[in-house]
Amino acid sequence: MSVPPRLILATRNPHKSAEIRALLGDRFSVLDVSDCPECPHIEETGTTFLENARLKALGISRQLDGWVLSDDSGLEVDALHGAPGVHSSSFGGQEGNHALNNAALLTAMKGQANRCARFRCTLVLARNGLEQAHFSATVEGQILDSPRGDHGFGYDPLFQPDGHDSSFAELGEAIKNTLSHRSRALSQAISFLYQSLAVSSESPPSSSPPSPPWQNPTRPSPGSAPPMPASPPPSLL
Ligand code: ITT
Repeated sequence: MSVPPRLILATRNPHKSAEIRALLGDRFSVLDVSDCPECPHIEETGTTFLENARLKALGISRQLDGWVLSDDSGLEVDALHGAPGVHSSSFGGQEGNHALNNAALLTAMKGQANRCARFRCTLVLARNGLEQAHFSATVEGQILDSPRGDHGFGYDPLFQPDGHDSSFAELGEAIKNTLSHRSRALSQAISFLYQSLAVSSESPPSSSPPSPPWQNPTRPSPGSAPPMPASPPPSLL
């Protein structure tokens, strides 16, 4: 049996890491930068998700051999002109404080009739210090009036995805992972990795999607997500 290829997640967010690990299953040997004390802290100075995802992927890829995957993600609220956006993790004034972030969001949304919002996730794959590809996806929904549910992380208690009557935090990881921004972007990245690594001798199973039109790394790609299946194939969950 062949050894699964190594994939390093350029994230220090344990919730993201857990979601990505669950979606990858055992097809890759997954590490994240919490396993790497010598890895630098990367300042997220970009103004877009893609710029920040690049900073994280390339910063770690210059330090470590093998494939590196970064995730920059956040919430875009229409009534707030796209905020908190790239500032999602510090919207409440303290980096990574989800309670403060949710409180700040509720305050900002007080009296707003338009509750439309989306989560956006941009992933960058890098190797040997060079970007190999990037992928982006969203999930549309509504901002609730008060937090609901105990699962997930971040803004999950305040985000109700379209087509559901429950927040992400009520739906739980298994359902979130069938429709989230992260799972949609990751299904594209996994297809790219399958091709690049030729792991197809054992996987993907026949139910996996045809190769998606992932962005050519030699070409600038459009900011929006390329066409993709409405949800990741069951074989990737
Ligand atoms: P790394 O940079 O180390 O990956 P981070 O949490 O700082 O970790 P980001 O800069 O991409 O990552 O900020 C992501 C923030 O967006 C996160 O802290 C949440 O507030 C929000 N967010 C992203 N995805 C989310 C999800 O699936 N559910 C809830 N909130 C999410």
